[in-house]
Amino acid sequence: MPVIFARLLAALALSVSVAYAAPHAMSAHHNMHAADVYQSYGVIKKVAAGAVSISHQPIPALNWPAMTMTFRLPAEGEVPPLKAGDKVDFLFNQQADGYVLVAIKAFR
Ligand SMILES: [Cu+2]
Repeated sequence: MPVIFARLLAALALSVSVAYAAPHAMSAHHNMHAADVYQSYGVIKKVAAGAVSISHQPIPALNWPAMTMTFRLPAEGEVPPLKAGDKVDFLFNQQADGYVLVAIKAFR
């Protein structure tokens, strides 16, 4: 099991990208809330295939208190390797079925 999990993470790191996406580029693919990109800081709690759980700071723009929640990784692109405990600065948007990261950067 640990071997399979490690392979999944490696595949994830190689195949999923979180480049800083311009709102214009995003709007070409998403109709809903294309321009609504929010920023926050937090700590990675868990990394799973296609998603990360982040304990984030309050987000005034959304009237959110600090909380731990799951963000999906984008379907395309390249994501830096992330692990539990990493402090991150991230951007996300809200889609019909959840919250999706637009960019994420770890402070090592
Ligand atoms: Cu939250």
